[in-house]
Amino acid sequence: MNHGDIDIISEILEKTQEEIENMKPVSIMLIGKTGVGKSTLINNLFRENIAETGIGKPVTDHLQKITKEGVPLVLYDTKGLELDPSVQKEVRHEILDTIKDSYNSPEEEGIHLIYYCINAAGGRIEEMEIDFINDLGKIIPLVVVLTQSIGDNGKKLAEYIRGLDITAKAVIPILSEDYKISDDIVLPSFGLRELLEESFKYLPKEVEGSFNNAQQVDLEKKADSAKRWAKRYVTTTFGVGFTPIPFSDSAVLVPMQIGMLAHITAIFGISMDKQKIASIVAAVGGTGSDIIRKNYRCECFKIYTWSRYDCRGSDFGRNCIYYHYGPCL
Ligand SMILES: Nc1nc2c(ncn2[C@@H]2O[C@H](COP(=O)(O)OP(=O)(O)OP(=O)(O)O)[C@@H](O)[C@H]2O)c(=O)[nH]1
Ligand SMILES: [Mg+2]
Repeated sequence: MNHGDIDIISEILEKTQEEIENMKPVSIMLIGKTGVGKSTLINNLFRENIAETGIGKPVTDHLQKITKEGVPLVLYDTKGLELDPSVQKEVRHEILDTIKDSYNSPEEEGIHLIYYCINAAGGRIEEMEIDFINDLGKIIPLVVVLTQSIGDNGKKLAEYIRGLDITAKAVIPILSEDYKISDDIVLPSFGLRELLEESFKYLPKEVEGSFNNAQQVDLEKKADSAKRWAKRYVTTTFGVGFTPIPFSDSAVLVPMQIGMLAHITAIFGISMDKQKIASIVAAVGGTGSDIIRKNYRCECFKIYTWSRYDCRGSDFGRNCIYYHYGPCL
């Protein structure tokens, strides 16, 4: 790899970082007793195994804030709700105060959504939980997530809770991770997609992009946004009649293309490292698209390159690269 390639890689990384830093992070609070499956839920809903790899900072005795560089997401994780009533009361106060503070402090942007987690295996919801959900649901959109829904427990409890006079936006049974019953029998996970769709309904518009970046459940949704954006970009940059010409030999990345790749990467929320970008640059430089196929298989990501296109007289240079997100390769 030559020096030019290394410059391009650094520039793409830098620009992607900039794009992500400019995104307003989506803020989600997880409430639920210990062991209900809050961490399992967030590790499966969001990319980067965030419960393990994120940085947790204590906000109060029973609340911590988890963030990770490069992921436009702030998670508030609670503990202590399973303890005796006096501690539960304390936890409830801390949660309500944290929500209020999040609106009042200049660096915070408010909390956008609450996932109130109840273990479906217990088959019941306590009075305390109903009261608390009602208090919280008046201030912030709240979704009741019935975790570890194995068999009919989740469905039955969901029906029961939906029948209560409760200020939850939705009640969703889920199994965040496959559940192994025996060597031969594994219950496949379910419900994450529904949780995602419900969440999109209640999140403010300005954080939808961040939520889409952070989630890892619906790649098609990421692809759609990237595609829509790329289409607009290509149309406004190259004109309506732009027809890319199939790639044949080496191409050079120019600043606009770097910006485009950075933006698409930011929409997608692919964890970019130098190696991945190097693969793209290598492929763009003519070593073939197999490297891209290999690297992006799981992200359903396709890149086509076209070179020696005159770009309608723009100063775009002699080579054009056009990115296309489509079904899995
Ligand atoms: N197979 C499977 N196991 C789950 C699921 N949800 C939770 N578990 C298991 O339940 C245990 C507790 O889950 P956690 O996600 O750590 O629970 P938590 O709510 O984060 O607990 P605290 O951090 O103590 O508050 C773990 O051993 C998980 O493997 C699930 O959807 N599928
Ligand atoms: Mg946890």
